[in-house]
Amino acid sequence: MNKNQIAHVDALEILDSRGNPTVEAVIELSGGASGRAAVPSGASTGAFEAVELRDKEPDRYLGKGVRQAVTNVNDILGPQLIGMDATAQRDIDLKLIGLDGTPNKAKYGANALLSLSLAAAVAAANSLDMPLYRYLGGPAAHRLPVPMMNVINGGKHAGNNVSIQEFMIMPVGAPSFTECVRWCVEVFGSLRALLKQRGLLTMVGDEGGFAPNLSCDEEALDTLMEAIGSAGFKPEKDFVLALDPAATEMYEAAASAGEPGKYLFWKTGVLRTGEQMIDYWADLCKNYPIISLEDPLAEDNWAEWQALTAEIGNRVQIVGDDLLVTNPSRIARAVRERSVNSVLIKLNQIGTLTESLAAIDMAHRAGFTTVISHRSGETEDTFIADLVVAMGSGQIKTGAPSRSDRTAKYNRLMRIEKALGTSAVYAGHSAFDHLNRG
Ligand code: 2PG
Ligand code: MG
Repeated sequence: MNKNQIAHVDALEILDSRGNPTVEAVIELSGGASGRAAVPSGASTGAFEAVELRDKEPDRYLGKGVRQAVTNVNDILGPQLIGMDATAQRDIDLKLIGLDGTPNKAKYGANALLSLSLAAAVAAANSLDMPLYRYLGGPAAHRLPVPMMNVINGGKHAGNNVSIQEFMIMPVGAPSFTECVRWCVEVFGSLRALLKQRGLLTMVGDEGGFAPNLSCDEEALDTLMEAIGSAGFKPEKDFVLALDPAATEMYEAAASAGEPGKYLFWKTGVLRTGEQMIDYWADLCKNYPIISLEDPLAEDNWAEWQALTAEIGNRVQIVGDDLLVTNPSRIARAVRERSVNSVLIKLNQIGTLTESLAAIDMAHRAGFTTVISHRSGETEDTFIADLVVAMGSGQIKTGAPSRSDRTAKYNRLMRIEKALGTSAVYAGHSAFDHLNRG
């Protein structure tokens, strides 16, 4: 008997870190092993993402229930997988894609499909008695990522007056992943102390970073630089910075304010054209040790992306999130047009593991880096920690070193590093080998 055959599928509605319902699936195999996976959820979602099915029943969970997606797993998709081999990931995912039949998983919901896709991989790894990173990555899996730790939250993730969504620190100079976590926590601690000293709030936003009210976005960068210094670290050598302005939100804010085609830093009222945005980012990257810019421009403004990448892409990582939505066909265009030099990977943007792996592969073959990413709404699920080691991506974005939904991923990576022992390599500066920082 094949012990890896899918014998039973069960989904339920659980909560994410914002208290919104999300889908969790459990797959049991004929040999007794099982796998569980929970689906995350975004706030600044791209228009080209796969569809997250929500019930929209106003009297239940404020319309955010996912009972229909759960039913789709239990009654429609799950039964079709019974008897399939859980290690046949590609067959499983192609079956799910075929059953849904829409280009954006709108029929049964990307949240329904992804819960099954990931649970199948976890069940297969468990059945083979392998850690997930080894099952997904094979004998080559050994590279621990540099985290992008989001220590100041703004934009749609926080109720403060900062328009840029994420200010992140990257401990490139640390000797190991476990040490890099300590470094980040120490900078996070000195940031807390600095904010307190100035009488600013130290409450945290959706991704666990502080969400103080500041006079401008540059004040966030200055405060971060000070926090790095007062924790005893050196910019460029020990830490570099990364930003996710989530500029589509700014583009939409400008349109709603009667300024279509421009970008409104809506919390401070500053308005910029596409050209001014490009100059602004280029200047900011000169004035601060910013190594990575994610979604610096709107999700369909391909020409602006191409111009920015041509201008600063040799020394700054330009990461497509809402622009590319982990979608191989959009990534193919970015490869052709050199719109980015890096791709953010979010499993629920595309809805299956197989398509996410194809996106990663396509990016790497084009010489682009990949950053494996959480969503602002997360659960305790740590799939992405294993995935980033399996793929050797070298970079993970999963929030501040605060709130269990974020630290669960960092804790999992520390466990993986320990299990790998002497074969573990922390990516460190090598994550940016493709850039000219000299
Ligand atoms: C992003 C993410 C994650 P959200 O924009 O990169 O940090 O936010 O999940 O809200 O889209
Ligand atoms: Mg983003």
